[in-house]
Amino acid sequence: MSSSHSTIIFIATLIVLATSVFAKEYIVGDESGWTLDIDYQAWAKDKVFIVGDTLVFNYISSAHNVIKVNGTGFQQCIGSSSNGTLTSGRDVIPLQTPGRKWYICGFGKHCELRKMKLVITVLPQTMVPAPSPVTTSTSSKLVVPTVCGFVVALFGSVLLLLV
Ligand SMILES: *[C@@H]1O[C@H](CO)[C@@H](O)[C@H](O)[C@H]1NC(C)=O
Ligand SMILES: *[C@@H]1O[C@H](CO)[C@@H](O)[C@H](O)[C@H]1NC(C)=O
Ligand SMILES: [Cu+2]
Repeated sequence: MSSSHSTIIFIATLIVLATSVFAKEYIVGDESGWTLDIDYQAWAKDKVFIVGDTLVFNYISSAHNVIKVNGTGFQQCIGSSSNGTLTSGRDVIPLQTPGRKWYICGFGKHCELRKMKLVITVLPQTMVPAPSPVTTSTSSKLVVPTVCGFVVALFGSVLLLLV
């Protein structure tokens, strides 16, 4: 094996460790949670969301909720009534499909005036045939996330080139 080959594997492995060995759980707003006047676009900006990750919305259920909307609903702060509204105060949302996802708060004018809106882009989990549990640890299973991480690395490089 040439040294450049092992360097590539090494770098890919590092990226895997940084991104996708395990599905990640993102607490929206981190310790602030889902509340008024947090810049959720700034929160999301440096994060990479991949299919299999989860979003957690922590909030006071009497003061806020979480409505999954489409792009139009996001722009106009309009959520469809009740159906699709999460109200538990700790809503865990698995990101099951790639693409853009939009979430708003349906209380008062929290979306329009208090920044309670979040849009993220979920990347596909390329080359992984089926989601595997977090507890995989044998060497054969590690190959899959390595390949996946390498694809993520390539994808990232392409994005950098496009900027
Ligand atoms: C967005 O959602 C609203 C209501 O939830 C619906 O009426 C509208 O057709 C949707 N728009 C698109 C482009 O899917
Ligand atoms: C949401 O709507 C679907 C059909 O459109 C219905 O089957 C389901 O019961 C509704 N869920 C809630 C919580 O209202
Ligand atoms: Cu709110």
